[in-house]
Amino acid sequence: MNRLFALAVLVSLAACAGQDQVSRYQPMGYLANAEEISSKADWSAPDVVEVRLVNHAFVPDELTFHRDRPTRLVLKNDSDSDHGFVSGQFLRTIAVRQLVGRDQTATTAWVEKIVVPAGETKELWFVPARYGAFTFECPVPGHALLGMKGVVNVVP
Ligand SMILES: [Cu+2]
Repeated sequence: MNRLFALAVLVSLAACAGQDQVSRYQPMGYLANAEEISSKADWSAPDVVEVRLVNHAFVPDELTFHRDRPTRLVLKNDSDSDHGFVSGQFLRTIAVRQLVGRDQTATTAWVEKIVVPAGETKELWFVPARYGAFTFECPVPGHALLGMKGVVNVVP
C-alpha cells in the first residue's frame, strides 16, 4: 500500500469525529427496558452534571451519578476542535430520554456515541439503572491517548 495514501487516511481519520450514534432499537447488550424507565421518570428536577471538553481532557474527569435519579449530563465543548463521549460499558446501563443538541433533539432510549462539535454543547438526559464504575473517553482517534478519558461512578 502506498505509504503516503496510508498517512493521508490516518490524518483524515484523526480530524473526523463522526456523528452521534443513537438508536430507536435496542443495540446488543443495551438496557432492554430503557424506554419504560425514562418515560416513568420525573424530569421536573433532574440532577445536573456539567463537564467541559477541552484539548485534551474532560474537566472534571471523574463523574458521579445516582442510580434511578433522572440526570442531565451537560457536555460543554469550549475548545476549537471536535470532541465527544463514548463508554461501551456505561452507556449500556442507562435509560436515555433524549440527546439535546444545538440544532436538534434526538428522542431515543439508547445512545452509543455522542459527538460535541467545537464550541457547542450537548445534553444527555438519562436515568442510571445499574451500579458500577465505568471508564469513558473521547471517540476522536488519538484523543484518549492524549489523556481525554475519565471514570463514571454510579452510586446509591
Ligand atoms: Cu477529544
